[in-house]
Amino acid sequence: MTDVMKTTKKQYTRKEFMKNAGGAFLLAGGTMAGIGLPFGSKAEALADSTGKQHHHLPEFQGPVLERVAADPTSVPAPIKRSKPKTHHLTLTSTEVVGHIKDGVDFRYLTFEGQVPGPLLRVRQGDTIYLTHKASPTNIMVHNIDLHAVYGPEGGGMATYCAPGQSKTIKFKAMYPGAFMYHCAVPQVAYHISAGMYGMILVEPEDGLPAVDHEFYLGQNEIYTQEITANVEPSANDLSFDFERMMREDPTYVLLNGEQYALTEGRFGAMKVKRGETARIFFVNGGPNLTSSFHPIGNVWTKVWREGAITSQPEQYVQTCAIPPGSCAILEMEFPVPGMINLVDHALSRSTQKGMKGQIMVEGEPNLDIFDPNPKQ
Ligand SMILES: [Cu+2]
Repeated sequence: MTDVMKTTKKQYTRKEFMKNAGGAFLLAGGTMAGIGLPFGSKAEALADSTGKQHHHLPEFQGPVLERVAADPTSVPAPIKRSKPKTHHLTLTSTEVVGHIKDGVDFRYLTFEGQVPGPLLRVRQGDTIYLTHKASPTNIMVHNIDLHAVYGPEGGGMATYCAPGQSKTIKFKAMYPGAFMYHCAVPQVAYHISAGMYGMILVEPEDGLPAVDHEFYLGQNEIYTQEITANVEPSANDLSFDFERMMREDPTYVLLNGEQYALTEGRFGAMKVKRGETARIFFVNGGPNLTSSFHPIGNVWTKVWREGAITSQPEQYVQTCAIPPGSCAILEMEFPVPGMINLVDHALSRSTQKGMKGQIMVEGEPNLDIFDPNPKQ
């Protein structure tokens, strides 16, 4: 039992969860019926047309993953092309059980079993055929709304999928920048909180300046009940707390979906060498909190707020406000060695609720710039 878990006393009943989650199914069902789509039988099993809850709920059939935290180095290569291209991309919505931290399981809603979902990288003017596949082991409906798309709900209307379904949209990447994508079914805040968000980067025609490293990070907050501690996977659908979400009072604030995932104590720090440069692609899923993103012992040498990459960057920014539903592109230099902690400077989120990552800068000291023990 952790510090934060102790503060929640109330047990969350299966009935309460279904009352909340059932609304998502019913509303989604109505929307889907409105555009002539069949409604998945698994979803129907959760609530009938009167809203009455069924006693026999679908058991969780999806995978249990040891890691849902996206690899921050899993970034598609910079684009060198000078002409447009057609892409065929697929995002699979997958409901999984993962570990927010050791001993605390959570029923994540994901794209491709990772948080944030994969970074999609295209060039302005490219044409993208994007297929949304819904894992057959899901029990909810999902879709994809991309902020890089001109069109109703950013493709959300056309990508609704019941479990096992697949839908494809085509769009042209008309404007450059870093943009969020996310699931946008009626219980959108729950689906994003539980992990369904990511970034699509649309490079400008001239590309991006060369850097030594590119990293991909995402922040979101999760609202849970006490029962998330040590629950069996089959009971994980009890874990989300809609009332806490309404109060915007999260249990966890996370970088890449798990508590302290990108630190030496968990999956390891990101690694760079003294004298190198790095660019961070940052997406804030939210659903509710603005991140005050700060590198302890460093500074953002360049920031493109909102991911607005064709704007002039701000320089030497200490703390970058990144609202939910948006992105930032941030660059760093590393003139001295040592560990850099990346935090939300609304600091209880980092010291108590989990939002911290690390960049380890390797190399010899640069005593001209920083000397922890100077000769007087
Ligand atoms: Cu969803």
